[in-house]
Amino acid sequence: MSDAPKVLFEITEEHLDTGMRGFPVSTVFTSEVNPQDGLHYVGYPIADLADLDPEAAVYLLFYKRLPTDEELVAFKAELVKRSTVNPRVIELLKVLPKEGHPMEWLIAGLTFLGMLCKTGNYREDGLNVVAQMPEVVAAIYRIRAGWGAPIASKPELGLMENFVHMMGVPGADAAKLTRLMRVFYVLHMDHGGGNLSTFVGKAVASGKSDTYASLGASMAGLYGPLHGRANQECLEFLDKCGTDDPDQVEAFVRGEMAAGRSIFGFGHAVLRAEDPRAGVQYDLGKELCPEDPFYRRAVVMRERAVKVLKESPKVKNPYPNVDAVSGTLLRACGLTDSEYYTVLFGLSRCSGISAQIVDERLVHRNGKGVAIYRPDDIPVNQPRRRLTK
Ligand code: AMX
Repeated sequence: MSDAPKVLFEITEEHLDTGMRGFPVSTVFTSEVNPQDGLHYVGYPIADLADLDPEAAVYLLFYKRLPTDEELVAFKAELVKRSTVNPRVIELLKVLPKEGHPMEWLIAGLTFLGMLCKTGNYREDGLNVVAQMPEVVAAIYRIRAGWGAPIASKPELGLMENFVHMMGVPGADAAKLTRLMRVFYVLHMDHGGGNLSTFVGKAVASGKSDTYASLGASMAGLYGPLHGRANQECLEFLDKCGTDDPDQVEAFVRGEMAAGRSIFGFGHAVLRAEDPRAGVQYDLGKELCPEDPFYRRAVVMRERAVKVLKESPKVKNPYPNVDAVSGTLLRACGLTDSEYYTVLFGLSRCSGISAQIVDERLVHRNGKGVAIYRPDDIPVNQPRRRLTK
């Protein structure tokens, strides 16, 4: 038997400029994305965890096992203790320009938290972020949307219960929105280590930047329409479709494809089957908003968009992804402005990225941490030359 390290992946010239598709760059302890059966958190299929307490899911990602009942009570109490946001952060949010996208506000909010609250300890900062993000995001909503002054936090309600309380969404059914946000939060927390926002956040942290700066960079990645902002684009896409007549939906999808536009909510870089997180949300829609016009459209799209995408030889995965119906449910539960949807994704995803940053900085390589990221590149069209005097 040879002691030579196992070859995991062979890189050929065709792999260049493919956005590192499929390159294994690190080990990850929090979650796995399997092409066929999708996302697992520390071995548990995501659909099994969808109704878990959000705090228990956070515990799972940070400590790699589910808490006992007593541990969960203690962990919730710890998050309550960590939840006080420095009031200067909220004051700073109040002067941001309303023209800025909510994701730009979120990046600013993380930067303000970092300036005023960082401890410099990745584990402390990671848990503080989890505890404080609900208040920051609720403040972003209220201030930017003009819903009125921020509402005082009641952290003992629970992470998502308190979030819905602090949002004070005009006209919303708080019980329905809480049910949705608890599931939404658990589903969006983590998705392996190679997705753009997580990869970027860990890369920035590898230079020993702090958690807040690293998460700000992550959220800039999540902001892109092909990544996290697809949930906003997807609702706009369903709006533009305008019908739940199956044949008209199919004709609409064909038209978008012919025009070279994306079919939002479908496809994935890794998955090769329907994303189980989409399945959980389609089922939740049956409970929360079965007659909602956007929900009905999304359900028809689940069949007809797949049919059309399957006809395109270049599309590797024609199936729904996590964003196919998430915006539809948020809209039906009172969050009608799709511009904010990526912020809700970020609220949840920061917890998974924080847990992965803790692992990469404090656990990998026997506590030494993953080395500073430094992939190689191949110079092209740069013949050696000199300035002529
Ligand atoms: N609509 C239109 N074209 C699509 C498509 C879709 N839903 N999915 C894939 N394609 C196209 C790609 O643009 C690519 O075209 P090209 O060769 O001309 O550049 C080709 O099919 C092959 O792509 P792929 O290997 O199947 O996927 P990918 O890894 O390059 O891209 C993704 C993955 C998600 C960006 C792509 O499927 C897409 O643009 N989907 C729509 C946007 C969306 O829903 N994004 C959310 C993803 C989940 C998330 O991160 N939140």
